[in-house]
Amino acid sequence: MHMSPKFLAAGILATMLATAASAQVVNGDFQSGYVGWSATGCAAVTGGGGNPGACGVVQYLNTGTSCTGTLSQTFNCGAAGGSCQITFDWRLDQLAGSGAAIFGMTADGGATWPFSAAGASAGWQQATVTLPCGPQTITFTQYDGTRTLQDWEFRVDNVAAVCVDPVASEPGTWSRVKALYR
Ligand SMILES: [Ca+2]
Repeated sequence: MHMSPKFLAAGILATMLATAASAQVVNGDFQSGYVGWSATGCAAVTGGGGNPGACGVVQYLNTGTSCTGTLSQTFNCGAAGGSCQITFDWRLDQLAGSGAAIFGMTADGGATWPFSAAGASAGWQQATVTLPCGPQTITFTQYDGTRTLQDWEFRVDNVAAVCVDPVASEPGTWSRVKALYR
């Protein structure tokens, strides 16, 4: 079977568009250690304790010494104009003390995912945060500045992102689609 040049070109173009629309979170499962990730303070990539295997850890320690940290990555979530859906697995464990904790994720896109708790999470959970497509720096950190006597550990694993809404590359068509639903 011979493909016509026109059909072949369409196939190549579709492949290019799909590539441009995909996100590029590097080492989202932390199996390659710190590759792609920056850690400050009491944050680290550990070889175990993940879901499964390696994971990122942000600790908030205050019973012995004040400590918190950040774990961040800059990546490109497709082309601007679409919707970037970031998903990750997380769990929160209280190591010592009592009180509440607030952990979460901040991003360049302006949205935050704060999670507050007065106790440990029920094992691993999954979160989804929707942001605009384009360049993003996501940061997992701890927000609570009350500095009461408590120690917390926030773990994150399987960070992934996808830029959906590929029709955004055809603004004329997209406008007509949106007009149908107004
Ligand atoms: Ca992992």
